[in-house]
Amino acid sequence: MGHPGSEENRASGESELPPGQRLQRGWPVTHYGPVPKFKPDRWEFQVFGATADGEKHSWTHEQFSALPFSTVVADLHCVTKFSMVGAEWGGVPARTILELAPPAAGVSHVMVWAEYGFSANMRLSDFASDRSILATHKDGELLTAEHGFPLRLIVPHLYAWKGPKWVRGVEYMTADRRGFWEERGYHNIGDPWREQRYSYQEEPGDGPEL
Ligand SMILES: Nc1nc2c(c(=O)[nH]1)N[C@H]1C(S)=C(S)[C@@H](COP(=O)(O)O)O[C@H]1N2
Ligand SMILES: [Mo]
Repeated sequence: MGHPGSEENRASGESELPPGQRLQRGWPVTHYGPVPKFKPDRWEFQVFGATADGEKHSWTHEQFSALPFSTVVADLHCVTKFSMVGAEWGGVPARTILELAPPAAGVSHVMVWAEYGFSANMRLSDFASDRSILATHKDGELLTAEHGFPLRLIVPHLYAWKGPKWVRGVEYMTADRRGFWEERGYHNIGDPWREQRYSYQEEPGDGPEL
């Protein structure tokens, strides 16, 4: 169980935001760099690195779209302090990917890769949360290009930068390594309920040396 105000409590109906966050009306677009153009025939979702069978696994867009669909209702907390609440994300649970392309025994972290080399690292246990979802839809509609179409990751219990838009793959890692924002001053773990915003707040063991 989490502490008061955690995801579990929110899921049970309590409308509390993580410390320092404020409610945002509407849904702003926040990212670094341009919005990539989706090219369906070139798009692939790849799982690579330390897979259990040592092979790279990949899905075409058509194959990925045929994977089992489910939904998760979750909020989005941007480290710049706005939160967007109550979205219903639809897509493929991260756990489904872990089942279809299992990690090797020593895997402790994953790097989630997006277009243009954007990346976010997290513990395998964060990615494996039963609420983590590779989303294609929000509130029953396909994501728009600026919100990550055709695929984005949502990890409800971490700040939203840990959820890359335009995701293209997952790398299984046997040691932690910093992703794009984690190398540029943001906290390696990024738990909004503990207000882990910046890397200077990290304690020994929270992440690799900067
Ligand atoms: N590829 C990519 N994904 C990204 C980002 C980015 O810069 N590039 N920014 C993240 C941040 S900081 C936030 S708050 C959310 C914002 O999602 P939204 O634009 O759909 O609100 O996307 C995340 N995903
Ligand atoms: Mo953000």
